Amino acid sequence: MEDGKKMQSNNIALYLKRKNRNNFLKSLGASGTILAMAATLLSQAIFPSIARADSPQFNIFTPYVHTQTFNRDYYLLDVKNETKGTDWNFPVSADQGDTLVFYLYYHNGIVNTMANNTTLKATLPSGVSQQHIVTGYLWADNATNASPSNPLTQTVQVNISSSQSLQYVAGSAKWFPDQGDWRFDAPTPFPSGQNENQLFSTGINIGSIEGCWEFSGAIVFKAKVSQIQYSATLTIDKKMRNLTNNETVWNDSVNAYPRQTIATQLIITNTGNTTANNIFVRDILPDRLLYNSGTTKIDNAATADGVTSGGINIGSLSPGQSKTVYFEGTLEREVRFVRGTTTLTNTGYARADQVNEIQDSANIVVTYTGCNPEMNRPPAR
Ligand SMILES: [Ca+2]
Repeated sequence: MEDGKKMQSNNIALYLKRKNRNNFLKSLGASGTILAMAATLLSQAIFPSIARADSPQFNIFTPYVHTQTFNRDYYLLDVKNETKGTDWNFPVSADQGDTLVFYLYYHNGIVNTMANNTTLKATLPSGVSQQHIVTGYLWADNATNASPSNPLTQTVQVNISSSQSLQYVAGSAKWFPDQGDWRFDAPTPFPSGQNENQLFSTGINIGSIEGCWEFSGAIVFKAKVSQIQYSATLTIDKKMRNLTNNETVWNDSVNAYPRQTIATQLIITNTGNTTANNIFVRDILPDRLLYNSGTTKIDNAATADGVTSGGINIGSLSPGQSKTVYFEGTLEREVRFVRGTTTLTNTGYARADQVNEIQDSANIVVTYTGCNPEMNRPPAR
């Protein structure tokens, strides 16, 4: 298009922006049919120049910088050691326990273009090492220098003083579009409810990004330098069965009559990833359930009394290992129960070195219907 026509076309476009298109066409004095034809011609005259506009390109103002510089893009991915208070730079040095902040930056540098399905992604290495490489990715459907099949990438090296892992800090990935300052501004939620963890898998699609500095932004996320944490975790499962009724199945609730004998089982399991030492088990019997001396066993081996009178130390449990504590008790005589049913709740506890005490319960539902033929006798003597 030669300059004169281009200018004329631009003038029409400007006019159409300011005025209603129909009013403009009416001012030409044309009939309805001609109006439609004129509108078509105008569309063809105006829109091809838009269709021929340049395609978006990301982060083209090089050389890249670590600190804010006029007319220069940041590195696509940059890092700082937040714990040590360093400036943005890489490689970054860190010690165990340090928190690193990563800045994944984008800027569509072509004015009057729209980058569609702009997506940011990062990979955090797994495993334990003194050196980790973190990579940032950026692409859009129509960006000529950052396509889905050939994204922009930037690697950042993390040097650690000992072998450690890099753990993503849950909840730390935040989006700061439109020149938002991650230190002061409220983040913008990821579009369409995308989950933060997508940053490390499919990437986060931040939608259509216009070309110009004012639309540049970043996703900021944090990683902690930490060893795999070792801890013991206990579970306890307490169940009962009525021995007098010859029950064989353990339950959380058993039915019983006065003077019947009830067996209790406590299964303690270490579900953690290191050994639990000095596992201490105790059981608080409810009023009217009396411990039977000499009945306590650990994994079917008889052991000293004490589980219901302060507790017993059952030793250690390796990861995944269980131990079973067994003991028996007998319910009080009829006269100690009201007529009807009485629920006795019985709770067992377990703890270990560096493991807080946990508990589980089981119930005995005691039924006493009143004077019955079985009681037609004096007390034992
Ligand atoms: Ca239970």
